[in-house]
Amino acid sequence: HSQSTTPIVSSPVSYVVAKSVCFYRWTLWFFKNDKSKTWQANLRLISTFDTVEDFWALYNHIQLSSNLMSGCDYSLFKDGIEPMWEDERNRRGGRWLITLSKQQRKMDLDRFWLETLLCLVGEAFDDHSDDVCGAVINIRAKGDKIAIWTTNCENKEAITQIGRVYKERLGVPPKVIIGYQSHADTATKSSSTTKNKFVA
Ligand code: MGP
Repeated sequence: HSQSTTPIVSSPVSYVVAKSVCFYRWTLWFFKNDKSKTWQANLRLISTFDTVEDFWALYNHIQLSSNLMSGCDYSLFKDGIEPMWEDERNRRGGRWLITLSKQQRKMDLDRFWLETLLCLVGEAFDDHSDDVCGAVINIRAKGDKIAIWTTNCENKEAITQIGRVYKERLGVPPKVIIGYQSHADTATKSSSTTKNKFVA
């Protein structure tokens, strides 16, 4: 009798939904400006992901950059690299900097940042994606900024390729010049502008 109730397939049918695994694992950080704390203490890790699906789940869960308070940042960095100049992978590096006018917050900010994230997660820089450390968005009353950080400000070939692709992906007009600055120069700058090591 018990024999007849034994299913032919003895284990339940199971399936796995294949996720699109990223080549790198990424960590999203949030910075909230609290003047009673040090810069580093204001930095918080939000989440880490390594699939495209988990990227979208995270992206859809968090506030758009344009809704953040002034003084806040998001940073997306490769797992193991802290979003600061001091990290071993950033120490000799620099950034491609996109400076936005106040009017661009409404028009461009959120789509520029999403495109920046997709450049990272989708390894848009081919062979030079290895040089990329991460990206940062600064929400500031004086004008927002978005940047891609790379690991070595002397790697001319990687930096110029990344700058060319990045500018194209953002749809920045050719006549608008974007600059690359070393973190060493940014960290020690005495005036409000840091000199460009490269332009695209
Ligand atoms: P910021 O937040 O990158 O730009 O740096 P903001 O607020 O637009 O200011 P500006 O100087 O570019 O006009 C602001 C300050 O935060 C810096 O002067 C540092 O004191 C501190 N800071 C920023 N970063 C990215 C770092 C970092 O990587 N390490 C440390 N120790 N301090 C940092």
